[in-house]
Formats: sequence, C-alpha cells, structure tokens
Amino acid sequence: MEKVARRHIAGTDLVILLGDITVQGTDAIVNAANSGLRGGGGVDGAIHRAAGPIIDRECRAHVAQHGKLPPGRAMWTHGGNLAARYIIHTVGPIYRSDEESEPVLQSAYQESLRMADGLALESISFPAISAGVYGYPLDKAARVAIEAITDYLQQGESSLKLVQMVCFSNASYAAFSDALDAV
Ligand code: AR6
Repeated sequence: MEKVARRHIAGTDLVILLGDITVQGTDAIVNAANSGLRGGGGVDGAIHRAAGPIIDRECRAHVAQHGKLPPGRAMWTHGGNLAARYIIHTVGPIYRSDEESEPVLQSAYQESLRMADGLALESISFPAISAGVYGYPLDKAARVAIEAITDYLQQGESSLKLVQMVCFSNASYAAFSDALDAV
C-alpha cells in the first residue's frame, strides 16, 4: 500500500509520506538542527552529508555573526548538492513536559513556514522535529506539528502550495496520519 495521506488547507496541500527527506524535490527541506548548527546525528547528519561542505560553512558563518540559534527559531542556507534550493534549519525543544516544550515545537514549525513564505517558496518538506534524539513522544510531536502547520496555513495568504511531512518509519507515518485525521 502506498503511504501517502493528504489534506487541502486554505490553498495548500498538506501531505504526509513515508520517505527520506534528503531526496525530496521541494523548494526547501527543513533540518532538525541543534543550536550550534554544527551538524550531528539523525536527520541533521543525513542532510549535512547529502548537501555537502558548503552548508557547514554557511552555518558557521551564521553562528559567528548572530550567535547560536535558539530553540523555536529558524535560519536558512542554500541546498548545496540537494535537489532542494534551500535548507531551513530550525531547532526543536529537548522534550521536558508538554507545558514547556509544546510552544517551542509549535514555533519551530511556524518560524520555518514564515521563513519559506519570506523566500516566496511554493513547497517545503519537514522531518518529525524533536521526535528522535530530542525525545518528544511521537504521538504528541505529530499532533503539535499538524496543528502548528494547519493553524499557520489557516491564518492567511501563504506562497506555499505544498507542505510535506516526510516520515522516516512506519511508526512515524502512522502517528502523523492519525494526527491529520484528528484535525
Ligand atoms: N529523512 C526523514 N526523516 C529522518 C531522516 C531522513 N533521512 N533521518 C532521520 N529522520 P532526529 P531531533 C527522522 O534525532 O529529535 C541531531 O543530532 C527520525 O527518525 O534527527 O530533533 C541534531 O544535531 C526522527 O523521526 O532530530 C540535534 O542535536 C526525526 O527525523 C538533535 O539530533 C527527528 O530525529 C535533534 O534531535
């Protein structure tokens, strides 16, 4: 069975799919980075490897100029060797409690969408931010993500025609498609 779920929200298609974010052909892909923008494991490591060394240079230059990227904020680099033209780097919360972590995760999604709109992009792919090393329970991370994206798109004009959630495992796909059903 093909793993794709979709919903049309205020002129934008929100699509959940099973796959690898590094090969997506959307205008931008989002990286679940750390505040030091130094690369790491998980999706961050995969994106840095696939995009090539120019990304590391742009990240280092950003930190030298602006300091560390706080959780919930976003910045962009070029896509290097990727099919995507841009990488939007955001930092999710290390999960502690719903009360403390949910607003930060919501902000990571919405700041990334705002940045994509600022760049007048038409398509973007997200990974499941914070749902790996940062320990956010998958079902909760999926609900916060889908609500944050839906709220953002319902707020008004966006240049985005396509927002993809790229799930790396069957469990992640199930959590995100359930969250989409619940909206
Ligand atoms: N495509 C799509 N999703 C992926 C891929 C991929 N190629 N690889 C992993 N995932 P994580 P976090 C999924 O740990 O929790 C890094 O070291 C993965 O299965 O990458 O935000 C950073 O430098 C999981 O569902 O990110 C930070 O220090 C999701 O991506 C820290 O980890 C996120 O898992 C960030 O932790």
